[in-house]
Amino acid sequence: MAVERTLTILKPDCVKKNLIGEVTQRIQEAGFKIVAMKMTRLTKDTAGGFYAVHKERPFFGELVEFMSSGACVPMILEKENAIADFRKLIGATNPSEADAGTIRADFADSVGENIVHGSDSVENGKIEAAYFFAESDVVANNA
Ligand code: 3AN
Repeated sequence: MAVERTLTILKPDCVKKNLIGEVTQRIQEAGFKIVAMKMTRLTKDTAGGFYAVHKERPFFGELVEFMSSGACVPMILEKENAIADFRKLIGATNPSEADAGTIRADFADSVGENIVHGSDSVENGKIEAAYFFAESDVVANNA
C-alpha cells in the first residue's frame, strides 16, 4: 500500500472542549505520523476559502461561522493508506451515524460541530495541506 498524506483540522469544538491531547493521541496510536502541525485561528475568508466547494450548500454560512469561531489545529498526517484509514478513524460526517469507537461518535455534538476534518482524496489532501503549510513546514519522516 502506498504512503499517503491527509490533512486534518482539529476544529474549534475540539480545541474548546480541551480535546487536542486526547484526539491527537488517538491519531498517533492509530499509526499516523504528524509531519506538520500548528495552531491558528481562521478568518471568515480563510474558512470560506477552505470550504469553497460547499459555497452553494445551505449550511455554508454556519460552517464558516463555526470554523472561524475559535482556534483550530491543522496537521498533515502520513501513513500507508492514510486517506481511507483516517476517515475510518474519525467516522461518518454526522456523529449519530458514525461507528462506535470513532472520534466523531465519541466526541462530536452534531454534523456541523464534528471535531475533526479529514481529506477525502489524495488529490484534495495535497490542495488542503498547501492551504495551511509550505512544503518547508513539513518535517520528513517526523525527524
Ligand atoms: P467531511 O468533513 O466528513 O468530509 P463534508 O466534506 O461533506 O464532510 O462536509 C464538510 C463539513 O461541512 C463537515 N465536516 C461539516 O462540518 C459540515 N457539514 C456537512 N454537512 C452539514 C450539514 N448538513 N449541516 C451543517 N454542517 C454540515
